[in-house]
Amino acid sequence: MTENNFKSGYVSVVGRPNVGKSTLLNAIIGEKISAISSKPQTTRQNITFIHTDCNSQIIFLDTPGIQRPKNKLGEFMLTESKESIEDADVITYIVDTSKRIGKAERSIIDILKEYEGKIPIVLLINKVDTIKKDELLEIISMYAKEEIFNEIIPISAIKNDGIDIYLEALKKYLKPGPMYYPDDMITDKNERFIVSEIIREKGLKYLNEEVPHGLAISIEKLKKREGKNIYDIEANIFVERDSHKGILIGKGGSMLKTIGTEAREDIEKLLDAKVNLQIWVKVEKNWRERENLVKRFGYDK
Ligand code: GDP
Ligand code: K
Ligand code: MG
Repeated sequence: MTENNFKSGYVSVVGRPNVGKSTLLNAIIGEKISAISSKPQTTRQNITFIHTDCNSQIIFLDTPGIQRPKNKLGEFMLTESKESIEDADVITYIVDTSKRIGKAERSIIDILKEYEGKIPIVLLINKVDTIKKDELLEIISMYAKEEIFNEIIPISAIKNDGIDIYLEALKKYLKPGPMYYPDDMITDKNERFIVSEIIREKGLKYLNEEVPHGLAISIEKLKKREGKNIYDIEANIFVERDSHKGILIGKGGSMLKTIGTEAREDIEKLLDAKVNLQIWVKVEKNWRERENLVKRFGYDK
């Protein structure tokens, strides 16, 4: 491989919450970096995923999702998404297999129209494992009518279907460029951040409605023991209300134990080491409305 046909660039991944952005990017990278759950707004800030192969380096930005902000955290999330689009070499817009274009999709398409002709836009129709072929054809033609997409590619992120085709399509639109990151680097986020995302993901998985969106994690300690392959990790989970604290801890501590056990198993895989994880639950009343706390929990430049 000669250097001058190596391609590289940034791909901004946008879409309304829950269409499978994080699942797709985790599938491409093969590690669990971005929190995945069935609850919307799991991803709160841009996360970089780096995919390097013999002839390209593609840097994906997983964005928090475009939607009208409801609070300070929401404002931060919208700004993050828009900045990610403006810097991109290619935009990837992910939708699911809904048969009509709803309000949320319409507002994203309107934003994307501003970039039409300036930045190539690849549309991914995800979750095709849930529909029949003729339904898929209808959905494809529905989006084709918008006339802003350079490519329309059906995929199933969960089944790893169509992802090769997607990567090859991206390479068509990337320009020759250097390797920005070492070829074994998969994210620009540090271990602390990934660990906090794993804990948050488990919280989201086991809690419902009200509580999850008010979850924030701070890692107080992450340290490898001298001469041993064991990490000691201490984390705080912050909730917005006293009542949420009770829910999170659960009867006799059962909920927190489940969350802690699953988080520990994932962190052990990530760090390839034994992990001693301690979690405390704390209350910060309505922290998502309080700018200093939103920043303190990491949602800041
Ligand atoms: P994000 O909010 O766009 O980042 O969405 P996530 O990646 O967190 O996924 C939201 C939900 O959709 C999770 O429950 C995923 O398991 C599910 N999901 C993602 N991709 C697929 C897919 O290809 N097929 C199916 N059936 N479900 C998927
Ligand atoms: K989600
Ligand atoms: Mg996500």
